[in-house]
Order: sequence, then structure tokens, then C-alpha cells
Amino acid sequence: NDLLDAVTKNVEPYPIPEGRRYEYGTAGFRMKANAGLDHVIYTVGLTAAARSKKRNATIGIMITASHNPAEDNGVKLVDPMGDMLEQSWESYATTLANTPNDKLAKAYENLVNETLVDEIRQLHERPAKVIFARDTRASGPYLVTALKAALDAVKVEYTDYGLLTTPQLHYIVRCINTLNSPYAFGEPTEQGYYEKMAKAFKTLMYGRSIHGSVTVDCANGVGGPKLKEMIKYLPSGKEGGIDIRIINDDVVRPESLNLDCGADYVKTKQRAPPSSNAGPGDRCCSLDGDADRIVYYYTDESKTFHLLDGDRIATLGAVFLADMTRVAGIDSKLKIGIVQTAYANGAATEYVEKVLKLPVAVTPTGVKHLHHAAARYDIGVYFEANGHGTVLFSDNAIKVIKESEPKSPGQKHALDSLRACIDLINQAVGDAISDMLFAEVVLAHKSWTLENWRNTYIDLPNRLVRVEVRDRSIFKTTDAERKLESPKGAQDEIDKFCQMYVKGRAFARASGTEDAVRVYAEAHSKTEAEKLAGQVAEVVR
Ligand code: 16G
Repeated sequence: NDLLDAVTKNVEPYPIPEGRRYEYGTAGFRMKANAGLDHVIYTVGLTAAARSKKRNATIGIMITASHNPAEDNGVKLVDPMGDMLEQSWESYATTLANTPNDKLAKAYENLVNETLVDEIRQLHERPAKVIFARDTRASGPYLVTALKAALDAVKVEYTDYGLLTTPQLHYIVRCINTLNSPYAFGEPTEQGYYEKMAKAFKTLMYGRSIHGSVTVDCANGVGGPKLKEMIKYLPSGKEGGIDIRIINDDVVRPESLNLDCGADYVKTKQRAPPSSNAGPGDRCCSLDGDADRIVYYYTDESKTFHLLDGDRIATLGAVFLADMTRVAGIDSKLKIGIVQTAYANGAATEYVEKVLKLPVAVTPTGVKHLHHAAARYDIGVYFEANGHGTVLFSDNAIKVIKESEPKSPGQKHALDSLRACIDLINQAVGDAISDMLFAEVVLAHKSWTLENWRNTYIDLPNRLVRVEVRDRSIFKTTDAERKLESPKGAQDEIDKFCQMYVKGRAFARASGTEDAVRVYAEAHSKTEAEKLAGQVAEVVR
């Protein structure tokens, strides 16, 4: 029929390169932008159309390669509630991406037929709606052309939101799909995003002030222009709000993206971007290329660099939320928990369990895993050490927080603050801008400097190494990636080495984004952590 002919015709300029194999990984498809990504994006348009038909809702597509180099690009799908694509659909996306042009129309038809079992007759009548956006990469506009060719072929209604941060797109998808429902998330526009967060921020800051300014490294990515926009809606320091100094906001030279700056640089190199001229103790943070992750840091008087990573943001947020629910008198009705991955520093885990007395759940790496685990709590705080994370409030939590009657001015203030947190924190997905405003609010409430924040517990020295192996697929893990079940015997050796050190802990896992195995080790001293990392690296090598 016409529609399927159009699929075949429109994909002509985007053939699949010989011998390439694509996989929808931890964060969608990601590769060098010229390695056949146009073909992949075209097929993602078809997957999104099928997914939209299946869910009878608007689906999002984000074109970005996050913290990767400027010449890379990628694409990920956003489900109706603004969360990541349901896992069972990742393999559909992978199948279409690997289908050559002459078989694509048939493959698309099969996908729709297979997933819409009961509705086969409505096959192509059922409307589909897709929205999409991209980060600042030079390859973005061309890839959008490929995407539109697919959406036009299958007659999908779509809206191009141009440049957005990844979390902004997630926010808008959720807003669209909850419009006029009891779960309405907000105005489905970029302006709606700023207004919702600014209003909540003002409520939380009422009567407080933030000491000094915060310097934000925007990785020369889309976070720069979007944060500048956000600032227009926020009260300044003088007005009882916040002074934000932006650095690395060059989006004119796309090649500067993530180059010697950004959250990934700071986290992996354990140092401030060279372009930063912050003084001792100055509050700094870095976003990544699509502004969905953030880390804080400062340099002290003796020029020592101190990182406050995702583990720290999680504990900071959890302390605040636990305090507020206690003051509001609703703590007995709400189960608060923290979700981490194996990369969380042992000291952070111990602090949460022993000092905060909150439960900790551990999941495999990747936002989707943490997100699902966090949804099992009333207030679920989840962060990866690398700065990806957010807080989820269950329907029960929202009901309790919204409907509780305060019995004192103190309780009223705590309830108002919790209500504002529900709006300030982007519950659709981890969001660097939202997480930053939340962290700033908590620091203001506690009158804490970054040094005060860091002193809540002392990180165990640790070391992360990347090991090149012949075949990383033989490394299979269990127990949330903390144990190797294959190759046989490897875990016993790792255990043996761990036991040699005080507080020794280590694990090895195959990377989901690179052709390598990652080894993490921590111990009571730096030398020991490094030794242990070296020994475990030898085990997997
Ligand atoms: C992806 C994940 C990130 C994870 C990283 C691990 C999302 C949005 N991103 O970037 O959460 O930390 O992969 O990479 O889920 P690795 O498997 O190479 O260590």
C-alpha cells in the first residue's frame, strides 16, 4: 500500500552501511554521527510511530550523545510518562535499526502487527503522535531531516521542539500525556518548564538566602542557553534568590562541546575545567552535554580539588526530605529510600544506612534501572555516582503531602516546602538544572558551604579503571553488577584480593557504552584502593 511504499521510498538516502550492527543500549543508540546514524534515526521514527500507536499516546525522541565527543551523536526514545523506553521495546528498536532499506517497510508492518495484536484492522488508521528535540551538535539538523522523512512516510503527526535539554523533552512528553488528567504535570512548553520550576524555587527559598554565587559549567552544550533562559525566571541573589555564573556556554563552535569541560570531564579527571577561574571554596558545578547530569565541586585553600558527586546529591536531598516529612508530622506515613548502583562509595552507603537510617536499594547501572527501583518507595531518591538522578514521589506521597492539614506554622512551612519540592524536582527523569536548584535550596536551608556538605561523611579512596579485553560479552554479572558469575572462578579471585585490604571492595562489569570492562575498587587508603584496582584488572585481563 501507499504508506509502505512511502517508507521504502523515503529511506533511500539513508542506507545501512555494510557490516554495521546497531544496538539500543543503556541510553539508546550512540555512535559517530556519520556511521549510519541517519539510517538508525529513520528507523527510530518508525519505532516511535509503532510505540505511539501501541500506547495511544505521544512518544518523544531526543537526538543527543550526551557527554560523548562532538562528532558523535545518538538518539533515545521517551515513553508517555516521560520515562525511558520500556525495556521490552529496546529489541524492537534494535531489530528495525538493523533492517536494510528494502526490507524496512515489511519490518515496520510486522512490528505494528505484532504489538497491536487485537487492533490489526485499525493498523494504519490509529493515529500516532511524536515530538522530538536535539542538542547543539552540528549533525543534529541533518539527522532531523532523516527523522522527518520517516515520520512523513508513516503519516505521523509531529512537533519539532528544536533545541532542548534531554530532561526538558521528557518533561514536555509527560505534560502532553497527562494534560487534563488528575496527574497533570504542567504546561507542555519550554516556558511552562521554567515557570513551574521558578515558582517552586521561590516558595522553597522564602525567607532564606544563598551564600555567594554558583558557577555553572555548561559543557558548551544545550544546557548553556537553556540555563540562561531559566535565570530570567529566577529571583537574583539580591531578591532572595540565586546568582548563577555561567561558564563554558559556547554553542557557536560545536566542536567545543564537552571538550575539557562538563560533568564527565570533572568526574573522570577529578579536576575542575581549566577554563574555571573560581577561587578557593567557591561553589561550582558542571552539567553534561544534554544537561541530564550534574556534579558539584570546589577547590580548597591548599588547591585540593573536592568532588561532590551523585552520591552526595542523593544524601543531601534525602536528609532534607526526611527532615521535612518529620517536621510536617507525616514521616510515619511515607517510606523514604535511596537507590544507588555498585559505584556508590561505601562511605555513602554506610552514611545512609547508619546515620540517616534509611534503606538503600542497589540496581545495575543505567537510569532506567534506578528509576524503577525508586518508584517502589513513597519518596525514592536515586542517583548514580556520575550525577544522573532525581527524586520520585509516589501517588500516595503526593496525596499525603497535598492533603495533610498543618497543626502549627512549622508544619505548614514544611508541607509547603514539600509541595514545592514535588514541582521543583523533575520527576520525569534526572535533570541537571532541576537538581542544581534543589541542591541550592537545601544548602540555603542548612546554611551550608560545600565544605560543610562534604564533611557529612568522608569518601573511601577509590579507583576506576578501564580494561580492554578481547571479548567483553563473557563478563556476566549478578547481584546488581557486584559479582561476576562468568568467567568461572573470576569472582573467587576478586574476593580473595578484597579480603587483603581494610574496607576493600571491588567489582568488574562490562561497559554498556564502550568496548571495555570497567573495574571499580575502594579501600581504606588511596594506595590500597589503587593496588586492589590493579589486581582486579589483572583478573579480567
Ligand atoms: C549511560 C547511562 C548512564 C550510565 C552509563 C554507564 C542513561 C541515561 N545513561 O550513559 O546512566 O551511568 O551509561 O556507562 O541511562 P557504561 O556502561 O559504559 O559504564
